[in-house]
Amino acid sequence: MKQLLSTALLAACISVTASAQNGLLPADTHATPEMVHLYQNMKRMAATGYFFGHQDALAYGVHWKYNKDSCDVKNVTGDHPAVYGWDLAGIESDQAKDLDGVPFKEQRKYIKQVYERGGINTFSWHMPSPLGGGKNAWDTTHNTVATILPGGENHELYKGWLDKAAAYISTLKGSKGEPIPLLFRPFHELTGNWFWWCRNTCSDIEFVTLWRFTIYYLRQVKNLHNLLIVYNTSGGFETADHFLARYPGDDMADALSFDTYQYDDPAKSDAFEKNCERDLAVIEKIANEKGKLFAIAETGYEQIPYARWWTDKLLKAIGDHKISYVLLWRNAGWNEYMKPPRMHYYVPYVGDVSAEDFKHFYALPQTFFQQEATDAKLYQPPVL
Ligand code: BMA
Repeated sequence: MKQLLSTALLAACISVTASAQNGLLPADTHATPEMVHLYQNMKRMAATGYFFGHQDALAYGVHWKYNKDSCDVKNVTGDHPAVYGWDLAGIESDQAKDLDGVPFKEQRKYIKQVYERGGINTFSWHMPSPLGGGKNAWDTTHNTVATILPGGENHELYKGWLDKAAAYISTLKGSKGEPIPLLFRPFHELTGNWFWWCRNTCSDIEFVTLWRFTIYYLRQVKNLHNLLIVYNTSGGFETADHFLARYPGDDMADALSFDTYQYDDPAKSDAFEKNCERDLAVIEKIANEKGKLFAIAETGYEQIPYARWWTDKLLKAIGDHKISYVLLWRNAGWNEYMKPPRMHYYVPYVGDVSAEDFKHFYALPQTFFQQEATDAKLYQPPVL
């Protein structure tokens, strides 16, 4: 009997693992039901369109901060985004606010609100350098990663940071006490050269070890089974080899993604949409082979000084690729270091030069905002 049972158990484990590898289930074999449903529904929805996301969408906008119910996307289109980006930086050092000033107390409320109305929450983590001394995520002066790996002098400190993040994440629950599923995008832009986890500061194997330890610790030790893991490089990788150089393995990723911004003049250049399309073609192929989701996890054109950017640039950059979501970076508003009008924002506000075009983009059948996400009942079993 004992033998029979364990054979059955083994068979079950193998079939779960095989399903995860086929992409029918998330990589975490103990994923919560809500997370399994989210994952499967996101896959289903990708056939017909993509969710639109915005960083810190409910916390502040170009001309407002912490107004109840305000949101630049909603003020322009009448609907909220479907994906809401948040950051964890600050949680590791017991700060009351994240690195961009959002109180975690408020962030927690927004995340619950979003989940309750059927939207999707995603976390980045601009984690400061564990070397301390006021060094932030952009410190690239040392091989910091080696110091936090098992055996490294800052490993215990790093585990403490993960403990704090896990404690916070554990408070993000729905009305029945169920953990809210989150798209977790750690060590973002990992093929760049500007964060302490980037390519210029640590080897590929160190990076993969860091990733595997981090996800193992959150899943197995902290018992978090509500994280869909997003692997995120910077853009311009061109080839599958380059994209996958630091890939941690199929058991440690659910979505493949990259970040890409428009920096040149869209009136004179088509490089943004051409490069983005080329990169999407590369990751679409890999995602299909692996059975993973894929997405543009950050994008935008600072201040959007091109009236048709949405339908003439972003729409073309995505092309026919079956991405799951595209997330625009934050609408911080006034920032003295930016070019005149000294604003830092990526989504139009009411009266903005690209607002009309954004409404056209919003109205397209393939762009999904909150209404479509709510209708899709993402946290319930998919209706096939
Ligand atoms: C950058 C800018 C910064 C911000 C950082 C982390 O792109 O928006 O102002 O602090 O992201 O969110």
